[in-house]
Amino acid sequence: MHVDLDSFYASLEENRNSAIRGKPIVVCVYSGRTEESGAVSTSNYKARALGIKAGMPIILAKRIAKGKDVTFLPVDMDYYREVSDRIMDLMEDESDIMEQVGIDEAYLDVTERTNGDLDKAIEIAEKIKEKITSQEGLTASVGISSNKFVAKMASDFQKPDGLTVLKDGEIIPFLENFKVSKLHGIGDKTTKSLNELGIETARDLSSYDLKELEEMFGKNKARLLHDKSLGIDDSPVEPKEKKQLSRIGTLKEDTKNIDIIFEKIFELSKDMEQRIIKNNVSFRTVSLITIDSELKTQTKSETMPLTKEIQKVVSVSKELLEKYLRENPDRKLRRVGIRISNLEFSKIQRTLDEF
Ligand code: DCP
Ligand code: CA
Ligand code: CA
Repeated sequence: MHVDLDSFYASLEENRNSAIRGKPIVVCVYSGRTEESGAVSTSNYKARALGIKAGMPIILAKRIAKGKDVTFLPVDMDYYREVSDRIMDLMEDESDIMEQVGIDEAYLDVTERTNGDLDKAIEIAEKIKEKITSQEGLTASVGISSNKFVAKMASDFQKPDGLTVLKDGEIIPFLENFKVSKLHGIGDKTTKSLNELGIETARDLSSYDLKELEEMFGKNKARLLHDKSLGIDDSPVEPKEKKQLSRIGTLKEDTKNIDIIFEKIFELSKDMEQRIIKNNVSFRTVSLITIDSELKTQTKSETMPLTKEIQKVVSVSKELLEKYLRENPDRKLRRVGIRISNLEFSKIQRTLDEF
């Protein structure tokens, strides 16, 4: 299964500001050189309909938006990561193995828990979509098939809020009319070379002589390209080894009340406990992350002998919080987070073919 969130940053901005809901929204990375230099990070579907797309210079986007009610906002990566982490958590709970790819998408191996039954996989996908919507107010697009490449192509097929399932017999008819440039993993350079050979579509690519492809691209790449055209992919869903695990939450209101802040930390630690168990991980360092009402971030850490006790996270972050409040008596906190790092993973034995 491949899950990708729809217009991720823009949807989050839309959710947290009712004044702009339903309007075209453009989220930007301002480079800071001049007031309008930088690029569009993403736009919601209303803004895309006007022609404003990710990667476009902000100046150009503003030109298109002129005279229209379009909202431009700067990126708030900390906030997007906070929500992303929670969504990755809930997807990890619904999968045997999860491989996060970037901030808003992941591959989920659900083979074992569904026993390879596609209908059961669809139920899982619907459950994940429902949770993402009810808990975070977002929609996601999902693709389900027998391998990663086709699942990814399927999740891209219907957006937003899509669910596309491809059974083995449906893969080739689905893929064959795609332009090679639309096949995931085939970039501009390769597309150009393929086009020069007269290969425009997946069908052209699949029927092209493999030996001749090998002369052009070398054995490995030729095989890879040919496989893509037929929807073949044997790569496993592989969890990324994490360097740290963190949970950040937003307080109901800005406060310096230790009980309220600690209650949040305690709530976050419940979440983190699940992660520790699921990842079978031990840690040496606990950190407290504080973001105050002026959005100033501070991190305080303590290192200790290797442990996997969540109680350690709770007690150490409480000490660090007391210290923070002593040192910053006038600051109110807006958000608070906990993090464990210096991690050690216990090897979990998986299927034989991973060895
Ligand atoms: N992103 C970015 N710059 C880009 C492309 C993307 O900063 N050139 C960021 C903003 C996106 C996020 O990454 O919200 C996820 O990228 P996607 O390509 O998945 O795009 P969206 O989620 O915004 O839209 P879609 O609904 O098409 O998936
Ligand atoms: Ca997305
Ligand atoms: Ca994505």
